[in-house]
Amino acid sequence: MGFDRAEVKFLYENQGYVTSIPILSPEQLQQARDAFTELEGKFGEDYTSYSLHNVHMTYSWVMDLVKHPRVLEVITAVLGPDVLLLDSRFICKYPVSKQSKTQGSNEIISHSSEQESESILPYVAWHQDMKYWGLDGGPVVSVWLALDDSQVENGALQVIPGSHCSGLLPHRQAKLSGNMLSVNQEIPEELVEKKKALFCPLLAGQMSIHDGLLVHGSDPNTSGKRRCGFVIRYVPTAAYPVQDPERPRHFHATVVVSGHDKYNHFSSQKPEL
Ligand SMILES: O=C(O)CCC(=O)C(=O)O
Repeated sequence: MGFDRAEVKFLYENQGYVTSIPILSPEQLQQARDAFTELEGKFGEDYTSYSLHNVHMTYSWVMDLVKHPRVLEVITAVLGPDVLLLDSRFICKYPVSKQSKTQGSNEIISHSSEQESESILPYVAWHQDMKYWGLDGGPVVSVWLALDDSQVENGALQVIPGSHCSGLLPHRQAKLSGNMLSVNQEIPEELVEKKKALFCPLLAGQMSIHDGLLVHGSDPNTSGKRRCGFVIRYVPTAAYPVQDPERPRHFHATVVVSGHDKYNHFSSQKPEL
């Protein structure tokens, strides 16, 4: 299962994302799923839905994922040989029966809905990752690695192809509740070309990658199937943090995952492994 590095780079630069890239072997997938199940047992699903942040510093199986040779083969095709991991997070939407609902309502709000009423199931508002990362000097590439099949009905990632060429768009506080993004932002509806939106369905063990400026989001999981993904952000080592109150995210868990870091712009922490 080799990659055509030139094709990945071409697609990535032109459409802002590449999807359905096979990464994990069946054994690796099973190991990751088993280990995630242990964390669910330990912390509970309210926590594992969005709070397993930068746990590559704590668990060796997660560190193995962020350094997976097939992931890095793709990432270095896009970013070049010297790559730093910026951040990682599991993002898990549980089946409908397990999710909390607002009092008495059975309504589910999707991106295509015009309704202004309360959203009751977790979703991810349209946004650009670069809005969160206060850095310059290089692009951010985000990986979405599927631990479960991620399909339309359980809230697969959606992207607006080509939107990475529009620059950074304005964001505001999300109008609907249920937005999983920690700072609860969204791009105003009128600036999102929803007619162009495409789903990025993945089989468990596959990943998609997207550019930090690509507009993307996801609908609630309305199915009985969990949708668990592992999101990893990578930058070239030439990137550097900037003080921007609009993009206040700090970098506590950076790791050089490929090549050399001759810049040392980010102070890497030692993993607890
Ligand atoms: O998991 C999702 O639905 C959204 C993930 C996301 O926003 C990202 O990978 O940057």
